[in-house]
Amino acid sequence: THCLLIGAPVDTGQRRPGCLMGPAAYRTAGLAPALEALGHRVTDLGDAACTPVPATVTNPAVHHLPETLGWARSLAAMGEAAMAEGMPIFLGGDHSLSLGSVAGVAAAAQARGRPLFVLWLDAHSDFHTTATTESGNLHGTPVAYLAGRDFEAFPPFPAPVPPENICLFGIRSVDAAEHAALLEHEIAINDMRVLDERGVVAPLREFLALVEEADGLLHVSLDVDFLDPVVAPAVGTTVPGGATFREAHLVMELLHESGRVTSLDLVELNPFLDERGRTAHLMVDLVASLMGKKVFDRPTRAYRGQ
Ligand code: DIR
Ligand code: MN
Ligand code: MN
Ligand code: MN
Repeated sequence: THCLLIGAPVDTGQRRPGCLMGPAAYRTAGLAPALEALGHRVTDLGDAACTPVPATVTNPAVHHLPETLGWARSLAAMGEAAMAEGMPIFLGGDHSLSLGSVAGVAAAAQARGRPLFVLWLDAHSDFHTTATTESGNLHGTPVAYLAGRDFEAFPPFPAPVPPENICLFGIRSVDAAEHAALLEHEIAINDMRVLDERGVVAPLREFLALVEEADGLLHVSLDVDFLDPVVAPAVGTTVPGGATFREAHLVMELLHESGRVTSLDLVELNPFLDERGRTAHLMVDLVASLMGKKVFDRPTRAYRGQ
């Protein structure tokens, strides 16, 4: 695979400074060499730039709207172009970067006439709109945008992703307005209750089977807080009870095995919040698993128990 690294030092979708150091932390933790060691070709496109776009929305809580729009515009353009060359990997940056990354990927999928699926690995559902967010933190909104909900000042989402093509995985913090809106959409909600009861394998395979059946493209958005804070403390919005080290690796291994992942976001890493790049290294390890690293290289069918 030709991996295109796109730095997205976005820090304006929430209020705790530090996510802007994410791209540098991934580079320092050796993301490119880890991918090259697996036989992939890597092109680092450097960091995206932001030209703020003047705009307003009705909800006064929303902050940094012009910056968020500027990032979304530049990341969508870079992402769409990168899709023509290979697999874009967005190095965040807070989760508001996905307002742009997924828009670019969706435009590319539409141009190819392929359906897009989105796997959202996160403690949060990120299903607020510009109108419902109470915190005003736009990192809590990208799923609603890509599902085609009203976003006022934002450009209409290119080819909104049908709710049945969206899978939330690992969620355990959902605000009241998000909860109500999610009940009106056919989005697969694999909250922690489901994962505790069924494990990660069955629900993920169900979703991957849909992607396979539709011959779809799959975008994966990996929020650091999907992971349990015990293994991944460097994120501003830790929520207890997240995915363990092994569950997260298993998810990545299954995604690799599916052969379906065509783009990836790495978001919410705040390297200022831990020591020696511990969380950054874990994220790089997870990307390696997603891209084919395994403990023992047995034939794929052995995993499937055939
Ligand atoms: C929270 C979102 N529901 C909010 N928090 C997130 O502020 O709207 N953290 N997305 O990662
Ligand atoms: Mn998120
Ligand atoms: Mn989150
Ligand atoms: Mn938050």
